[in-house]
Amino acid sequence: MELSRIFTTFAVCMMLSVNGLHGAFYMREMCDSELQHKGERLYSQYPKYYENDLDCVLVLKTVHDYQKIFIDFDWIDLESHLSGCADYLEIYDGPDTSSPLIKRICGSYRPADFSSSGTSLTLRMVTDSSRRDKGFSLVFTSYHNTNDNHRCNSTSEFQCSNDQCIDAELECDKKTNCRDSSDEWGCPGTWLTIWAIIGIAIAALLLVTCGVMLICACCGMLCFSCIGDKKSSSTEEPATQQEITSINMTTTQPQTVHSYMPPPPAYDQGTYDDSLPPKPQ
Ligand SMILES: [Ca+2]
Ligand SMILES: [Ca+2]
Repeated sequence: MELSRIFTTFAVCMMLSVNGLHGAFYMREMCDSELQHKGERLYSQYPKYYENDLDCVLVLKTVHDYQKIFIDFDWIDLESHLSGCADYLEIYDGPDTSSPLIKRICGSYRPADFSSSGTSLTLRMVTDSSRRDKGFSLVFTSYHNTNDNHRCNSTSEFQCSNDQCIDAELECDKKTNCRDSSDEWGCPGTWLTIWAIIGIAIAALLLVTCGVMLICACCGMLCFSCIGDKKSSSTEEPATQQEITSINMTTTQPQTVHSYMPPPPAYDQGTYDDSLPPKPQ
């Protein structure tokens, strides 16, 4: 999830560098006023560096009274020292600076995202008389959850994967409006999609390369096998003419088979006694 947020932030920054700063608000131009909106990017000022001795208050309001405000920072750059914040942004959970203070922000460490408890948030930016930095960039969004007795309107709202409901026009507008960034997933032309396409192309190229290497290996083995058979047959010596003649005679004139018959035993006639036995008395 955090990885997807990093990629989305990277994609948003890259798109801003390509498309410019269109479709954004600037807090310095709206000091002491209210901004009621479905969701947009808000910069501290234009151009690059904020002014000294600034004390600017802006109230953000939801479009509907059943909504809340979600804020997601892109980056911050407000002067800070070890002793504390020299320039800072304060955020109050309510319609003015007497509301509970949620947090005071300075330095360059990107704050975690957060939501209001009601329909408004108050921003107050204060700077001292020396050193100007770049300020901040954030995206604010009017939203409600599906479990807040208001289901997402399928025609006018987009339902995030975490059950947040935001205005349908905020889908694929190159700003992170859902807490889980799901409103910018798979959008055409985003860097997420481009990286996905590049990844698929690299995987396909690897598969093709492996297939070609496998085919080449099989062909090589087959060639080596054929060459080996040819060499073995060529190393046998040819038979001489005499051997050929002998072979032919052997095959055309079958040999007579003589079976061995042992001679009969010699009959000794000298020892033969053919007299009759004596007559009994
Ligand atoms: Ca300063
Ligand atoms: Ca969006």
